[in-house]
Amino acid sequence: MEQKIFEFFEKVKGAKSIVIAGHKNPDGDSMCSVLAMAHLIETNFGISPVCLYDGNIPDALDNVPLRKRLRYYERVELIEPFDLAIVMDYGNPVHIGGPMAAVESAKFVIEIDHHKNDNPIGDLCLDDETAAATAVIVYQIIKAGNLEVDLQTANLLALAILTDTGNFKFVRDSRAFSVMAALVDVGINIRNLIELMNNKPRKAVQLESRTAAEAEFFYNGRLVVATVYKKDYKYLDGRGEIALNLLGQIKGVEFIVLLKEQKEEQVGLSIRSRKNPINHIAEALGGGGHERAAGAVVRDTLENVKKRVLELFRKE
Ligand SMILES: [Mn+2]
Repeated sequence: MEQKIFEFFEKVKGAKSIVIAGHKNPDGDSMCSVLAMAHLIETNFGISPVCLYDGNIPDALDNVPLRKRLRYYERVELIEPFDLAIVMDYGNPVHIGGPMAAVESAKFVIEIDHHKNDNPIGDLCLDDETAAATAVIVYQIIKAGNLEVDLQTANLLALAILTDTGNFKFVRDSRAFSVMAALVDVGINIRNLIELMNNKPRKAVQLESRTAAEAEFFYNGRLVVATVYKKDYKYLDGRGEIALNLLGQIKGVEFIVLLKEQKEEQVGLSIRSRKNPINHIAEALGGGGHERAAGAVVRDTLENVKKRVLELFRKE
């Protein structure tokens, strides 16, 4: 990794134009890692990277520092190819969405990711599946390069870690804690950062509560399936973590599936497990993710997708 980080700095120093992108419909880690990286490059190397996103940014992340730096890819006119593209927290090239054109045309691509990825697109890959968040790898880069962590960077990295670990519930090794401890020393306030994200529209919270209330239980209550219907989909703010969290608190529930009817024949799925890996199920549906938190988008009717889900969980 050290050698790769050295190469990373060489590439950043040599670039005159840089584009940074995370995954489509950014979550806290994707968005905050991208913004922290842009801020670090700007303050340390004097280049102002362009940060592109696709999809929707949840209202819950509206108050994230430097939020305004993120630009919707269609509103940015790309004249010349970028010298360097940095893709972060993306998992699979299809998840990058619109900014992919800028990434593909860039002269060099660096990826920084903690997802399982069988199809890396980086010419240089700073990947680490054991990192609890992409932000943990960013912090490693900062330390290796002896860069200063200002409060802005610290807040962004902390937000990324808090969101991706569900406030430390999903931490897999101690690094997330040691990074967080260092960020606390810089001056972050965890309570305030969590408050900053309590910014969801009322309708979104009410929809998620209703969705949880109407969920169905299968296989002796081990599997719970909740559904957001097409008429309500526009009110969802983010992936539906409130519903997923509520249902995951029920005694005996092992697997939680949230079906989101995005269009007539397109269903997004978020799958969570309290114990056993479920990423193979997401992969069977054409998606992917982490061992116990994964997802997919299936082009089929809600009814058919639900049938497939029940079939896939029959053996679990
Ligand atoms: Mn992540």
